[in-house]
Amino acid sequence: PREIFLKDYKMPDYYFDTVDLKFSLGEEKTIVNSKIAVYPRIEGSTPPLVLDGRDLSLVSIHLNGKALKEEDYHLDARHLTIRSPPSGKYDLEIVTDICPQKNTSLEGLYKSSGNFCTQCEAEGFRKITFYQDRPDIMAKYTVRIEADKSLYPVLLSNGNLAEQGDLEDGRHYAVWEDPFKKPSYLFALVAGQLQSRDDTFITHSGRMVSLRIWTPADDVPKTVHAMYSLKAAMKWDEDVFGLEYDLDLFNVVAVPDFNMGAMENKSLNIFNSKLVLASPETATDADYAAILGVIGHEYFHNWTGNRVTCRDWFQLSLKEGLTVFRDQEFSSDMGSRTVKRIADVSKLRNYQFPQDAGPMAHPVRPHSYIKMDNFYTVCSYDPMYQGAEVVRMYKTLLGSQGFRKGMDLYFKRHDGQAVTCEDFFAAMRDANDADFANFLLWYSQAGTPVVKVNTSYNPEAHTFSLKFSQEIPPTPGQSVKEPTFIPVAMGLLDSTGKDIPLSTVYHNGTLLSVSSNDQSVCTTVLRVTKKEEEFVFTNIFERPIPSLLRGYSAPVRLESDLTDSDLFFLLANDSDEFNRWEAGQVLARKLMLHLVDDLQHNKPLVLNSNFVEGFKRILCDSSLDKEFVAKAITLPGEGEIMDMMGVADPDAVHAVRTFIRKQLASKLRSEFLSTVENNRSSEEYVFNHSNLARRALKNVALAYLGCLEEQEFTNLVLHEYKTATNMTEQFAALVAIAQNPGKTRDDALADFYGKWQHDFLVVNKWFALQAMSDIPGNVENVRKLLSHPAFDLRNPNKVYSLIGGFCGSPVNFHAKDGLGYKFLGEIVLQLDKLNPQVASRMVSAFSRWRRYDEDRQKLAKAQLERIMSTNGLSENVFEIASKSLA
Ligand code: HT7
Ligand code: ZN
Repeated sequence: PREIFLKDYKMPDYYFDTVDLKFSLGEEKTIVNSKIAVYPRIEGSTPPLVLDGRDLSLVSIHLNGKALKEEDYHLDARHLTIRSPPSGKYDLEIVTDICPQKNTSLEGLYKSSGNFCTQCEAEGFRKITFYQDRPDIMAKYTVRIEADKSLYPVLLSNGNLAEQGDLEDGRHYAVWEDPFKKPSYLFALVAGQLQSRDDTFITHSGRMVSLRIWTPADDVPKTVHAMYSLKAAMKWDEDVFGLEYDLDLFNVVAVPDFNMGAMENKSLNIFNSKLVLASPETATDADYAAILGVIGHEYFHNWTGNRVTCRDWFQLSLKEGLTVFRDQEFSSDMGSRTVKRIADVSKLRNYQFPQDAGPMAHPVRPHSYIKMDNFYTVCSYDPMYQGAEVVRMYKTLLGSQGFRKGMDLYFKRHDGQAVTCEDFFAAMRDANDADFANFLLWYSQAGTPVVKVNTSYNPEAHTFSLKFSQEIPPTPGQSVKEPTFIPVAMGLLDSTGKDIPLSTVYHNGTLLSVSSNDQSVCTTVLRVTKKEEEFVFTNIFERPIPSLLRGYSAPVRLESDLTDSDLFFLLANDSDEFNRWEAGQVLARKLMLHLVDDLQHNKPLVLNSNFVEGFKRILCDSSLDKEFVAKAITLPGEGEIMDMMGVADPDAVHAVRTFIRKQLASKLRSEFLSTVENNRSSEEYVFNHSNLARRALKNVALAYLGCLEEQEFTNLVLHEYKTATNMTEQFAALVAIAQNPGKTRDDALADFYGKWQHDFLVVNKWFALQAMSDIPGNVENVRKLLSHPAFDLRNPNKVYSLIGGFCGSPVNFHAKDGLGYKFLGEIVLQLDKLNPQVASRMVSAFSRWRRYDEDRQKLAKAQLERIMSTNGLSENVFEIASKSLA
């Protein structure tokens, strides 16, 4: 397979002005007729025109109406080359046959549950017709779709419906025109038996936009929340960024077979059903929140991605980083900002940081790739999380108004263009006349910076000093790194826990002013740009406790010299809620690592009573937001702890986490019990902050009690399970029951399946719950579930639930006997034949095999070698497996 490099980017030799596509959809084959108006970038130049194409059967080519002879073009497995095109503008008409029914890769045009649909990002359009399938080719599309009317009554594509009517033989047609230029990855087509929920949105300037959410008829009642989310997103983008929707129609279609979360095709967003369909009985609060965020995300792409798109795929973060940032801000504004930030930072730590420390580490803007799809991680709708953090840092440095000025300039300069990350940087800089020092390094250097902070107080001089040093660990292909620009938002607390107003700070001896217009400032942003540097605060009359990296102002690993008592103090007092949570997490991480060490040295495990006390204070503090409490009493995940160890030990980490949970449950049983009792509700399910916060807290408390395996609490969780009136509480109770092996668990799982077997989205939860279980030897249960009638290897959601879920259980996936690795090795090879994108996401679970002990390393490596030695491996799996072994 060929590696593609950013440094080799060349502007295209030809541009396309308009594209007329005609689809004749059929059961045996689909005929695609494409007519492209081509013109050269440089007038008079006539290099060969090279078009991309995969799995296409070429029927005919005409140039300016004249059939091309075989010697006029060259066709191979990946390209169609027109050897000597004429000078100037010309029309190229190409007819191809494709077979969507046989397309199990779910890219290009395929059938999902009887309906036709497309997925073109990143390089799926080349599976539909021959084209320059790259994002810097932007053209205006007209699309005519013809199909059997009874089988496919609804025919959709991008833009406005220009015409529709009946044809002979029970067929009909529709013509769609998209007035905006777009790259091929935003093309979409849907045809099938669908019904819509319809609504309207009046834009800020008074235009009426029709909104339609399409699903199979039975599911229409489950689209209320998606429609609410869409309207909220449209309003938010107007209010916060002044961005209005630009067409008169916005369609959303939900399909059950989809490789990722959703796709932002111009005016025809296609969604994985699980991110559209919700009812209180079948979807959890987490599902509702995900729908809100992803509906928002895809809608926000209309400006950040569609109107202004990427020059090439190396610039993916230009649209994804920015749009993820925008959806994070949207969800924050719709719910709790602190809790949203906690959730996003947890994801970053659990998915992005481990990746950045492994063989697949890549900068926000990668230098090379074999298969572009591999940059879209299993965390599906949030590729390029680090990219969102980079965008957030611009906002931290510029403030809300400065950031908005930068965004306005970005759109003013680049509307309708395909641009680069430098263009975004330049807009932010120029709009604010800002000095961003070495900030651009965030785009080109991989790895997570480690920032160390040493603090010292001088009681005579009344100064408090922070000495920073930074280091970015080596990553594949990048052994030496430059120091980067790290914005550190921070404040100082006095001994009563109040913020100290900050007036002056010296940076390496130079005076910086912190407060402006005599207004006191309690949080300031330090610009840390060098390998080592010092900041000294003056007029500090007692030893303060510093609250560093407030709101997690930069995606770094912070190591400070704060003591446990400082951290307990911050946990109890910090005005920055994020840092209160963070202080608790740092304490918990330290404690867990300490106990892991004890366990590995056969020492008895003892839980520090200060930890129990601090934990109890948070649990019982009724002044705190309940959702925040739920987060604060949740221990860091096993992956996060393993990530901090020299040699990851899944068994020890699991044993320690279980030990702490049981100890906390046992010592605080009455507090947990009253938490459950006080947070029950008889009201109808409503997805609003106070209700979901109450449910979140109750469910965490219930899980703690459930782990005690005492009859009283087994009865309690069973009671909660039976009396729950919504999926959030029902499923949480099932999770609490399923922690412990035995008849109660088996009966509850069977009962749940019996209740919900008709609902494929709920059944996926049931698969995932069992797959993720820590029960010893669970690989055998997962193997059995592979042949369960509800399982299907061709459906990505089912694979992510069962196989992805299994890989998320460290004890079972990394079982010492190697059965977990063997299982995954077999599945990856089967999957690769059906769907390489999904297979490569699954094979990624092996990528950090070097983090484990020698025996595990041998076993995992053997599976990777077995995969690599298989004939006909896809480029997707090849890239991940070979980089993992390198
Ligand atoms: N921009 C979308 C990415 C996407 C995708 C990428 C590769 C293969 C399949 C895919 N489906 C969607 C999704 C987004 O940004 O939300
Ligand atoms: Zn996106």
